Amino acid sequence: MRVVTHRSGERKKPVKWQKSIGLLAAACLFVALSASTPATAHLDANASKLQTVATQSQIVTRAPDVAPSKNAILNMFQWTWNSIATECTDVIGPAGFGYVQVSPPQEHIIGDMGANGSPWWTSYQPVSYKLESKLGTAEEFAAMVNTCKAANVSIIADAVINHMTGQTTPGTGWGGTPYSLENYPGPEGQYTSEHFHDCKTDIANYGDREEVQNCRLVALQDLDTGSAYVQQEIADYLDKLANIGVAGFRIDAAKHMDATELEQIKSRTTSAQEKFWIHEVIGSGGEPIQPTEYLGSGDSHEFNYARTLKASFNGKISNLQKLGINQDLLEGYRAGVFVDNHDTERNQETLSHHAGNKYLQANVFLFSYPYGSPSAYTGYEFANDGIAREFGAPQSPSGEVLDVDCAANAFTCIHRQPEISNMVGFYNDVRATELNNWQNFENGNVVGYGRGEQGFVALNNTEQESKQTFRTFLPQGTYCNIVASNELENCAQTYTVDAAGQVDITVPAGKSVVLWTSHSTKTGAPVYDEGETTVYFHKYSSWADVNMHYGVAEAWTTPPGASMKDTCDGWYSITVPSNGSFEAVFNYQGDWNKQLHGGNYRLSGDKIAVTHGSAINIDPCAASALTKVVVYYKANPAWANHNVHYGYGTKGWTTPPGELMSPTCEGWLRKTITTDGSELELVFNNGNGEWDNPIGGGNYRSDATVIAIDNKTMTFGAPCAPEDELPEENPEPVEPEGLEIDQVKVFYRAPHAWTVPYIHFGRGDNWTSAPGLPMTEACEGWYTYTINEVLGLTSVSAVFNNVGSDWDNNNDLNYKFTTEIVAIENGNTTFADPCFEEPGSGEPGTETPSPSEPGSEQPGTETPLPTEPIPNEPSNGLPIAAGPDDGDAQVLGDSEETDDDQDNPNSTSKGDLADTGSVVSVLIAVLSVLLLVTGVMTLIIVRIKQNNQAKA
Ligand code: LM2
Ligand code: CA
Repeated sequence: MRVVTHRSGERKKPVKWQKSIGLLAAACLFVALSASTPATAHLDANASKLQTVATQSQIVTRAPDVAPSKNAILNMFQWTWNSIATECTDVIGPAGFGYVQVSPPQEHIIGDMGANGSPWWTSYQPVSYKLESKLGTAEEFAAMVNTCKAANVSIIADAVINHMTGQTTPGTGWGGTPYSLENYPGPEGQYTSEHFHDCKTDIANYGDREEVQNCRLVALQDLDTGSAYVQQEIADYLDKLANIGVAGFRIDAAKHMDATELEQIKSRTTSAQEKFWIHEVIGSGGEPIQPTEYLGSGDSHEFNYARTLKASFNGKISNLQKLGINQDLLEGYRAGVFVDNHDTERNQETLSHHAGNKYLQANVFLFSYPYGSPSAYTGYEFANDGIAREFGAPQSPSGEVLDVDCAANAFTCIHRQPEISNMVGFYNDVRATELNNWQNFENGNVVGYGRGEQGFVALNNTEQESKQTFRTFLPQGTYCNIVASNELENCAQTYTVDAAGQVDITVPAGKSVVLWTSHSTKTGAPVYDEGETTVYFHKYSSWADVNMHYGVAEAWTTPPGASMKDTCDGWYSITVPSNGSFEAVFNYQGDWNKQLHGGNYRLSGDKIAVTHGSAINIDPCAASALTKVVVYYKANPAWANHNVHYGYGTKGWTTPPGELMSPTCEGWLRKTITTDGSELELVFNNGNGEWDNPIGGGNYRSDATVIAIDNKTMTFGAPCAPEDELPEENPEPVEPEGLEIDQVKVFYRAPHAWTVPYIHFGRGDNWTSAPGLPMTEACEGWYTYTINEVLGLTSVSAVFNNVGSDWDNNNDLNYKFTTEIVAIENGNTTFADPCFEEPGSGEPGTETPSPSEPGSEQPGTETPLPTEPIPNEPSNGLPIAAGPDDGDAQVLGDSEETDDDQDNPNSTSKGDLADTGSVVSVLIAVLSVLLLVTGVMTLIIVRIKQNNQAKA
């Protein structure tokens, strides 16, 4: 989560979503206008079953060979082809999944981690497009496609087409194909150096579009995807897969390819053109490249959905009610959503199976909340610390991944849990219905909501059971809790819905209850609120206004229907006598709105918001009714500027450093923040790399409307008398004063256990690569290092480490230097040379300034030397000062997720690649210690050099 401060200056404002919707809507309008069926087709007798014209255009990217009623995906990470085939027949098909996403099938490098075998990520280093891999042979792959098809499941292949390997020394691929640097004789995927981008350095600046797309992602040799030859090689590969019967592609690292080039590749394909394409575009607030750009050649993943799930399950799940009306997300019918994937379960950007009940409940939510196309994930167990997260799946001594044995080997088989397997059928049944009857209890961590008149879900994200009476639209009857066990025939847990639609449920601690008419003895008809329904529709920017064409009890309006009224922030509304439940579609001048799965919306309840192709029972105008929160912050005399960096609800975070606060009464700053009423999370900084997080890390959090933070303590109410307050302005940042010294000579006395301390330092935002540089022994117990060229800088800071897991980062604050000489011992900073020997005096070191007076306020005296955080596992929360993290992120070449962290305060992650980078750092650290001990210094230098290259 630490913000990579060196990049923050380059962040740009997020691309305005409205604009993209506009383009999208314009595209659909075009399709609608050019389609042969005129909008008046809605007049026909089947009005209540009408398919809108626009619907036809929205499904072109979907695989044609699976019934559109089954679009749930199961992402099976590192499963062998043979195991997937068996699982399709036994579990996946019967559960109702439409697709399995498989790991990359192409030939890859042979990785070696000694006793730990081969890492999983060899799959992401193609050597050729031969379908020979550790997961199976070409024959086994084809057999899997056919077996799964027979079980009504189609295969989506993970297509790694942005790059080849990251290897600089020659080798032989899994299928026997030789390769060397930028030289891949193929014959499928036959490339030489002319087929790679000219940039040979690693991506460092995610604010630079060219760099992100044309330079190397973690050293992976970047294909020139603009060249006709490369495009055709890739197109041939995708066509080969399509001809085998693959139904779609997950385009790996799509953000690292130009969207237009991807369209060109797609247009060069034949069979693959008809298939479902979904782009892995890791969207991140301030970056120039956004997921919406890729909609021209397929859907995109919506990473913010998964981030919001994590934030909400670690905060309040009541925040999830608004997820589907967050206009910053992709249109739901173009968005792939998931709880986690193989990268995010490792970098902890999202929840993972390690989160236990929260994870299972997040999956229940995934399959019951109307937004996006859901993808569940199943992989294998791993220890999420350091190098262990790189370990490959269970494998033979020669690296073939073993077939899955759910009972015996490390594969989690979590998709067999009822919270996933039994939810797919539920999803398939309810997905065209509205979400209704959302109810919050227990401070927002017990919620209930219905889908249409056939489903109801209760989630308990607390550690106590919770007994509530829920209001539903379910018909009277006895219902099975379909997620209580796999066994649905002799149901383990049942609940009774009464004639009024009420049901008493004791939701077990940390568990979900899901009721579904398909597993019930329903006896009556659903009970709706009588009377009127107010419908809100979020207008596309290309529309001037909105009409609702609707039918109550089969009596339909005449197209275009009734005109809606501009109500708030792009939301148009209309109140109609509904008699409970009715159907509707929305349009403007022949452009008809698209529902996620085609057809009409089925609406019911008092108030309902329709957007992103989903209908959610919320009043969006009340939801956006603005709440003002006044934040006071006690001035830090050492800071020239005070910024508040914040986020709330399902909105993203401000772009670091956030917003400048304005001076108010003596010693205090103030900033008024407008929120949607949900919990506010915030941290503070000086705009220059120094951050203030609460004790223990993370973010300050509050529901209150007036808060004051002083010395890491939050109180409520204003600290200023009203007459002393100054008016709030938009202040200009003050230029901090630069240092007037040329160098800082740092002395450090390490704890006994350290061999040679390393100093990891930053000149301003420019940090060394972790672990930094070794210090030189100065006198007994003291080590020194001189940081040069500091004249004019506004900050020089450092942390220390033992090239292992021990770091001294001054309790997350870093050590800051402003003087020519500084000596640090046990967290104490003094300002004289501890090794200076006065002429004639005895022992070196005796001149160490005398200990501070008892009771004096030496910074850090009370704090024991911190050993945490280690660079890979920084404390949670937001941008913390800890230098190791920054350095770390740099080593990693600034991964995508490192960026994302800035948008997601709850993420403790650094992102897939960043994470990999950190793992690499730890690996380096561990290695270095070992090697130091054995006196083999050369290797360390090599690794450090590598890091420096990665950073460059
Ligand atoms: C992805 N999406 O865009 C994948 O989801 C992600 O898992 C891939 O990274 C990445 N893009 C490239 O396809 C993984 C893994 C990396 C690993 C790469 C290549 O997360 O750690 O990088 O695959 O195998 C590894 C080393 C890295 C090294 C690189 C090249 O971890 O330190 O870079 O290989 O040798 C020097
Ligand atoms: Ca690229």
